[in-house]
Amino acid sequence: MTASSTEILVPTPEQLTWQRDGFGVFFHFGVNTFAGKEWSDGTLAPQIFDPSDLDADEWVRLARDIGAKYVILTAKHHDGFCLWPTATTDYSVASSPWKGGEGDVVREVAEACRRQGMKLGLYLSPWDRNAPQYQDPAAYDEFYLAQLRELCTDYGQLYELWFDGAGSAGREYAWDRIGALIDELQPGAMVFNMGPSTIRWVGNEDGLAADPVEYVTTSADLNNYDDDVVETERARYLPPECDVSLRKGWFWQPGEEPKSVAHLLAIHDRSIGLGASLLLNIPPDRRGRIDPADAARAAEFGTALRDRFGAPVEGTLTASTDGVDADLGGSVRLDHVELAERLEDGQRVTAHRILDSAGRVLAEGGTIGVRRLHRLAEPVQASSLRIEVEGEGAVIERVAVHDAVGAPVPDLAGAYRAPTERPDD
Ligand code: FUL
Repeated sequence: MTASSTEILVPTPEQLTWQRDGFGVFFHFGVNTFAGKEWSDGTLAPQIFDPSDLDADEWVRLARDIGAKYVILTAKHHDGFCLWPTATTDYSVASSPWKGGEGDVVREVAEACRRQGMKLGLYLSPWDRNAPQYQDPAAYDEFYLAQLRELCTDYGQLYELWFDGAGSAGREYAWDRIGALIDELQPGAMVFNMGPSTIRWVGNEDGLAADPVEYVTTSADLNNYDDDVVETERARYLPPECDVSLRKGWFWQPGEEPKSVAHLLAIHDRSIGLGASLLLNIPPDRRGRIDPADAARAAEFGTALRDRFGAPVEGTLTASTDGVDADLGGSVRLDHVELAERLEDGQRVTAHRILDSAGRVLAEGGTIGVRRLHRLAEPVQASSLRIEVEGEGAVIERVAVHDAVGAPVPDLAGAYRAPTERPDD
């Protein structure tokens, strides 16, 4: 359920920064990578984890080069295997042959992020299929808190903590204590979807937000495998993150192909373009490197984004009675219009229209939020635009135009997958 439009809640400065960043890259990596599995049940031998040529700088550089501002690493997936040498369990890199048991993938990614000016987030699956304590909720809460404390203490500033609801329907965790730990050690981190969340899951794994995107809500879907919903009594400001994999699966598996550039552009427009954030998974392979086909496709996607949006013409804005006039500083050709509203006072725009100087409607829509992209039916020549908005107290703070002629056209055909089945172990 979405909160009524009369309820104006505002973002924290950290939420606003996260929304403006808008684009992250997910790295799913672990024992599953070496077994060709999406999920495993905690019994895979840690000895199979043995990347021959791990290069976290390559992963992070690729993310940065396609315009992402942050990365999220699966420090522990549902199988319980830890990518750092935790003191809480032997089921970790310390029991693997990789670097003679002295390696730490979380540290390598954290250091690569620091070197390359990228922000780091960590995924720590609440559902743990290896830990014997999982059957004893009180004991598991201590175990999980200890793992989270290690991650929140040893790897510098964290930007996002990703609490995946898969496998956790009906299970309660110690969210109050988890929240207190985050407040103590990583107060600026975004919290994904569970417990003291500050951002929500968009509700599918196709990377697609629904139109309109509303930031204030009382509910979020829990996971992709059942109908559980996280409900709160009071509405909260909880912007959505759209996750999707470059490939069919989340973990690298032989024989899978990356999505086409047209598909990726369509995902971009249906997530970032609607005012949500995008988290694109690019899974490292068994070498601990990015599969050359994935690296090439991601680079093509980055180039396509630069071709479309790399040279914006910024409008000079003058407030009008029901919106703004944007002076483009001379006649320009454009086929995309990008809008942003002021969010410090909450999301206010409920409807908007873009008109040319002759009063012709070029595009229209509902919410705007942190960013709203319109692809025009055909290119136009204009020296000014008028933006009309509905929504009490709404302020448009950016109107930019782009000329993407020649860039690939987004194509959503095939973007929707059948509802996801639980992967085999
Ligand atoms: C899901 C998990 O079950 C998948 O394996 C993956 O991690 C995805 C991002 O979230 O719910």
